[in-house]
Amino acid sequence: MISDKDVETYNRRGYLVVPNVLSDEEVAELRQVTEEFVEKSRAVSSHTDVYDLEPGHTKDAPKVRRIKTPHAWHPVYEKMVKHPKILSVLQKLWGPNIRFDVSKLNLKSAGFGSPIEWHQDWAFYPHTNDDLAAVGIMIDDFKPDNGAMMVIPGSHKGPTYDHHTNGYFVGGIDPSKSNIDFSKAVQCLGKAGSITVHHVRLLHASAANTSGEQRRFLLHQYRTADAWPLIYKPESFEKWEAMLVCGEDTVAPRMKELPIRLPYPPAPNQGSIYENQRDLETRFFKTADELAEKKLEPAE
Ligand SMILES: O=C(O)CCC(=O)C(=O)O
Repeated sequence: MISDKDVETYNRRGYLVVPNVLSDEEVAELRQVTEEFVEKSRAVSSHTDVYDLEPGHTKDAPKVRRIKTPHAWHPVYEKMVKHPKILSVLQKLWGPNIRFDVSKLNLKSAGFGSPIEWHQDWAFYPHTNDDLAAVGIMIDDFKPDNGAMMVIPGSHKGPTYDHHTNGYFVGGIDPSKSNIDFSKAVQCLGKAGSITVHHVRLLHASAANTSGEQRRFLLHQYRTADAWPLIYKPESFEKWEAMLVCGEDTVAPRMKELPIRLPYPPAPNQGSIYENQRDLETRFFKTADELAEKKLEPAE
C-alpha cells in the first residue's frame, strides 16, 4: 500500500496522506451508518457515552460533534479497526506487531463543525516509546474550507508543548504562549476513502467547518505492541492482549528517552478534547458562530 519512500517521508514529516484505501462501497456504508447515528441523537439532550454534542444541539436540529468509540457500537465501524490495507500501511512503518487503542469519529458538520485547537496526542497518553500514530479515515472529501486536519510537518521531532492553562491540563496549546511557527501548517486534503497517518507527537489541529459540505473523520489510535502506557493501567491483561490487531505480543516494553509532560492535574472540563479545550485561555481558531458574526459586522 505504501512505498519505502513513503516511510522515509513519514519519518521526516511525521504524517502521510494515503489515497484510495477504502472502496466506494466501504465509504458509502460508513456514511449511511453515521447518518443513522446522527438521526438517533435526536433522543439525547446532553453528552452520553456515545455522543459528544455541538453547542445548540436539539431534537429538531441534531448537531453531533463526535461519536465516541464507534468501533464499540457498530460492526461497520468495528470492521475498520482491522482493515487489511490500514494494517499493511502501519506494518510497513513499524513492522509486524501492532496494537489498537481506541476510535472516535469527529463529524465537523457543514456550517457549524467546531474547531479543534493545536495539540499533540502524546500530551494525552505518553507511552514507553513513541511508535504510536492516529489513522484518520476520510468519510468525505477533505477540502481547503471544510475543516481538514492541519499539521506542522517535522514537529514530531520537537518538544512536547505545554497543554496547560491556569495549572490544569486542557488538552490544547495556548498559541500566545508558545514559540510555534504556525505559518508552517499544511492541510491534509484528499478524497473520501483516503487515510491520514499522523505521529503521536505531531502538532495538529483543525478549523471550524464554514463550508456547505460535511467533513467526517473516523480516527483510530494504534501503537507498536511493545509500547506500554505510562499513565494508565490497562483494564485487564486479557483486554490488553485482545487489542493486538496483528503480529505477536510481548511483556517486554521497549523504552526510549523522550520529552514527556503529564496531563495532570486533569482538565476541569472532563470528556472529549472539545470539552477539555473549553478552558484554553487563548484560542487559535474562531468558532463558526464567531466567524459568522464577523461577517455580519458593518464594513468600516
Ligand atoms: O478531527 C480533526 O480534525 C482532528 C482530530 C484530533 O486531533 C483529535 O480528535 O484529537
